[in-house]
Amino acid sequence: MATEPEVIRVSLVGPPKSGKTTLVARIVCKPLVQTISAPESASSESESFAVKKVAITESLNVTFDICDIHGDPERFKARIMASDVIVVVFDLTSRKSYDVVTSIVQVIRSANSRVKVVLVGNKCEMRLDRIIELVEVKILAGDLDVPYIEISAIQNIHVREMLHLIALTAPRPL
Ligand SMILES: Nc1nc2c(ncn2[C@@H]2O[C@H](COP(=O)(O)OP(=O)(O)OP(=O)(O)O)[C@@H](O)[C@H]2O)c(=O)[nH]1
Ligand SMILES: [Mg+2]
Repeated sequence: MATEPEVIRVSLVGPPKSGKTTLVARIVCKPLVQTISAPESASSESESFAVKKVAITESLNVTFDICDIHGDPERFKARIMASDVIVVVFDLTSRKSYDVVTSIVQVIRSANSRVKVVLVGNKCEMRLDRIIELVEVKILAGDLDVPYIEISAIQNIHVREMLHLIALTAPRPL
């Protein structure tokens, strides 16, 4: 008998142009359903939403309730509070992108000390342009105590594995 899907509220945050929106489009295979401008924001900061159902195992079906945050995570603390898992996406071809990961994780944890964080290095297919090496990120992920996975949203590399990692990382009632 099919089990009721578990709902996991996932928010994607990260430095500009790291590939968050491309990743969501890859996950759902269609454009996002809605965009809402951030409150108190005069800029183009926004939240966009998408839903994806995935069979993780025979006994675990998950509905990912996804929010793609475009803008400074400081302005989206309410969304962070309401999330089960925050996916921090950075660009493996940009030192600037990688350098803000720690401060983003600090903002997330100051808003919600219980939320789970998954670190995602995107654009892994760009082997020649890659600047951030795996060994370096593994040390950071260990220091931050977060799981880490490398993906390519454009080439659909390890995106499914990332969804499994998110599902396994999500908090569950005992
Ligand atoms: N090579 C490569 N480029 C990618 C990948 N994912 C996204 N991009 C490109 O990176 C650029 C930024 O992608 P977006 O998805 O708009 O990034 P974003 O994080 O949503 O950007 P903001 O919302 O503006 O912060 C676009 O040109 C994408 O085509 C990837 O896996 N590989
Ligand atoms: Mg975006």
